Amino acid sequence: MDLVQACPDTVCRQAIGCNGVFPCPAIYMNLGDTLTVTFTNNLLQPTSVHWHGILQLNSVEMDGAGIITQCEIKPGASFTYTFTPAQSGTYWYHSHSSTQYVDGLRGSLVIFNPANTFVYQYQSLVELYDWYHSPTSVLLPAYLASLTGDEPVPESILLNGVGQFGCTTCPYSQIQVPQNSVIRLRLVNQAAMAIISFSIDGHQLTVIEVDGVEVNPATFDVVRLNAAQRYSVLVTANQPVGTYLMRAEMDPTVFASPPVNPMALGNFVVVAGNVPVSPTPVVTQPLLTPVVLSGNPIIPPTITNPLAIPFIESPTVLSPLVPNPPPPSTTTYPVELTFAPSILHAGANRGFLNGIHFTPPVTPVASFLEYIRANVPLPIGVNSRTFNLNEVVDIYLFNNDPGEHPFHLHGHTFWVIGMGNIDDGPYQGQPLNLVAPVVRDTASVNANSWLVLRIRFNNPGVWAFHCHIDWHLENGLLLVAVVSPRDVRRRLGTPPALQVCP
Ligand SMILES: [Cu+2]
Repeated sequence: MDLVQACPDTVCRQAIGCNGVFPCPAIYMNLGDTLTVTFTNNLLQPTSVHWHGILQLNSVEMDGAGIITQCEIKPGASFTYTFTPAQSGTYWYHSHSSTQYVDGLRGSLVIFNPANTFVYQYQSLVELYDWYHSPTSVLLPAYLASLTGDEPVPESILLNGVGQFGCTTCPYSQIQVPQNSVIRLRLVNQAAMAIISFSIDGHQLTVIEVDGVEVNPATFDVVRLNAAQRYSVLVTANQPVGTYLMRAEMDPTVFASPPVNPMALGNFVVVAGNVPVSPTPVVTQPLLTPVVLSGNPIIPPTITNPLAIPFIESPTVLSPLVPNPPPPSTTTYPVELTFAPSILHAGANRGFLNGIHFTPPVTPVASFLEYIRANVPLPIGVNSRTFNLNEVVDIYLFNNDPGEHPFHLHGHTFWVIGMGNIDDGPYQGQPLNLVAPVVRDTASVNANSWLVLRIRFNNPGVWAFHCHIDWHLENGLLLVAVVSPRDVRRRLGTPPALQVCP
């Protein structure tokens, strides 16, 4: 990874690229393949790369959570990740050091399953994220010094790496689709913070995958993704030949002031006859490569169709295609999220989970995984709880904050068995969905409300559970689940002393 010049929405800035290119590439592989990626850190800051949604069963050392599962990769150093996922679907990779992914260190990871469940003829990624014109080296310190806790406001939003900011003739990302074919779009929200709604004029979206888990098909006009969430949707190109707008719009209400350019547009082009496809080394439906066209006029957004079927993230809306009912739980783990001024930080706003602001050591001695291996208690300031192998735990997350937060657990999926509405307050015995709740790796807790996640801790390791708003992660909304330390030591061995970082 290196610093490169990037002008994705026609405004140029320095950003992080891979192999000299912005944005970093998508990775495509087949189920059963081994992925091996070497990152050489040509940046000025340490880094680490997390594989979001990859379970890393018995390979916690490949999870890529800097300081937690590995020492960060120092400037000039390299690290090779290698693992064989036993799962297919739509995932992504991103820096897990500071707010580096917001500057560009992110990309999609797609694992094809040649034994395909759904019928479609083509597929394409739709990568979505908020885009800042300033580097996070400027934005993050300002945010962490802020007394209000107002997060940085993005200038723009990108759709497949392309946005339109203040231009009169603008670049659009374009996907060409043969008329009457079915295309699978893999929507990936790689945002720092934004909640993004995606739609295609004149077409409906049938959700078939949630965070790598196939679900019973459900059709919507608009799909809403919180940061780090993914959905695959099937789209039938059943409209007349022509160009239809893809729209990706940020929810402006989550920011202290609305973004200047809250919508990215792209072209969904229905054509007669064949379309070019990418050669891929994978056994799967042909991959359509979005191309960038320049010189498109900005078309004013139309008024939202009041009859549109919006997608609502609720445990009762989508259910796993392969029945996967939750096992009974034995443990209740209440977690309360708060923001408050911190005396230790000159009155600046800080995030807390159960009253603890996650504070990694200023100079990490060793990764937390090494603490577990050496049987040394984790450093003070690390909010952690230890679980037995296969312990089934209900996290009752109470969001005592007027904002919505997407929570992600490393190394596991969870059953989303309950989700309160906005302003419901703490959980008060509402019925839970124990029949066919959706299974995923990132779920939203509504503003001033609650969320119940059921987890079977079946993966020995040290796993982050955190808000995926990257600003909030850096502001302390992280805790650590330690699963069966004995099994970690059994597999990785116990060193004679704590293995310190180089
Ligand atoms: Cu958050």
